Amino acid sequence: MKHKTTPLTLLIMLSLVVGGFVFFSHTTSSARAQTQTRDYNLAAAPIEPGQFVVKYKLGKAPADLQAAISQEESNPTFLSRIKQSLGIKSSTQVEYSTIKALEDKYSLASATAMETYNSPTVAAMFDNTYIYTFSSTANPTALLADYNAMDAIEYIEPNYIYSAFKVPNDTEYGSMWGMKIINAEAAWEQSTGLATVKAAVVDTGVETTHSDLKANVLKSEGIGAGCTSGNDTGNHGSHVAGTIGAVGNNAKGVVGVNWTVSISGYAVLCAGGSGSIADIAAGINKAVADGNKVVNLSLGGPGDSTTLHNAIINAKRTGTTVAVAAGNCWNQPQSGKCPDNDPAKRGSSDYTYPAAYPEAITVAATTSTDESASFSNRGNSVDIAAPGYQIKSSWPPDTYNTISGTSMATPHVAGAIALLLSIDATLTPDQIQNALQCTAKDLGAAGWDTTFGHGRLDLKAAVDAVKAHTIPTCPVAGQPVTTPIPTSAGGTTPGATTPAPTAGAGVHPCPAEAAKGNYNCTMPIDDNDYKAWETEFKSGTTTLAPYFEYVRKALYQ
Ligand SMILES: [Ca+2]
Ligand SMILES: [Ca+2]
Ligand SMILES: [Ca+2]
Repeated sequence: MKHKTTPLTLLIMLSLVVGGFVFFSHTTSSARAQTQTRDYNLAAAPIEPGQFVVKYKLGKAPADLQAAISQEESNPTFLSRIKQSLGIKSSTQVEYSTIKALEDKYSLASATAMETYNSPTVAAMFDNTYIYTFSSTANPTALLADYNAMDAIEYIEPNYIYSAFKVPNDTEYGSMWGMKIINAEAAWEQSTGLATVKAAVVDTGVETTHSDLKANVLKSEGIGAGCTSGNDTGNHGSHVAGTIGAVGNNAKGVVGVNWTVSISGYAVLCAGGSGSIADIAAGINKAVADGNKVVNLSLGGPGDSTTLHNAIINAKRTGTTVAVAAGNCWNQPQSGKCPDNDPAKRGSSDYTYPAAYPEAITVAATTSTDESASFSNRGNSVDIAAPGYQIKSSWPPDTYNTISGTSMATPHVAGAIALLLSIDATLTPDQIQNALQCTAKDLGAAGWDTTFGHGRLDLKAAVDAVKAHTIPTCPVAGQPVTTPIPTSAGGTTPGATTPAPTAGAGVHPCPAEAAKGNYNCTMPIDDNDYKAWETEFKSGTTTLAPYFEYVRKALYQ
């Protein structure tokens, strides 16, 4: 009883005299409690075997304790002389022997002080900090608990292994916002693709000699009327191919969703960027016959084709996953590229083919701020969205270009399909579709919607689901596309309308509005831009240069 009350009495006395000390002491023990409950996540975090970083409190490192003990012995105080005579160890001796006992228990092999590089600030932070290497068989959980139980310890932690978050060194990568927004960097930690995965670009052909493509391109085969092999007559296919698999980390140009992959071009759109459904179906069939497990179709039209539909059905039955573009005619006036005279059908993926076919993954386009690109078709057949506004990729001859369209969104998804297959070659088209769309980032109205489908591609989440064998399912939404229901007419579109020019403000609403994909600040690229610039020019609020571009295109295009 006396043994217990004496320290308590002493503590009360001390607190009366030096309250600050008691408060400080309380804070210290609270901080230590936090240290002890720290979650080291040893189950998941990779660590260097047997290695720990240890920081001792000021004056509590073993060398400090040893020096203090020597000092005690050479110049003992009255109290320490009494303790010595009674054979009682000083608190310093107890601390030192506890540390030494742990070093023996876990077989300390080496202790290296952290280098402070003659920097006072580094030294202030890393004084008393050591890298300890124990026997590699030391149980890290027990070791951490034992060390944390010592008052001398400021902190101890395993020497965790971190990996570089993979960022390729391709020179144009900085402007490739699409790869960043789909979390490609994190996905690339798991896989950057495999040459054994074959992906087909059924399009205008692929420039097989492009220096940023050729290592990943098997061939470009002329299939359609007017098409030749080995080249790209329309540039479009080479841009698509670059998003799927421009050579990554080669210190050059752009990077594909796959740094390594085997792309085959099937040239079918060789009449000014157009081709027949028979030729397109032939291209798909040849791609399937060649063993491609991914087919990219950044093309379409308003004609519902059984031939094309059957080619897609066959592809899926054969285990080939087909990604198709939703179309670029939302809110667009009737034109050669948006021929349907019914605006409701023109802007609907349900009346655009092959977008409407349920066997394909239908891809809408998003902007760098995760909004719907102004031109991106909407409808019940939209499954997923992906970056499709101002996308930089490879372009003949051996150069690069930044263009927009659901054509550019689709190869992000086709590339994702190839990347998933590099992780698991046995994935079925349905598994792939679920892995992509059910992990997508929900945008717009909660859950599936006609603008974004299930949401914007999240490559990292899809890769994780495949890697962990936890591919989710998500409700099949929308109308069966055999009985399509058009979405609202392509007139006014909440959230994606051409913004009204800021009348009288004298300032074009850039870049905030342009970033939404509604129109382009520097160069009109679609009718929304033209209309907006013209209106502003008339009101006297716009600068002249973009209006001249509008006039130039009107006159010469
Ligand atoms: Ca590259
Ligand atoms: Ca669909
Ligand atoms: Ca949504």
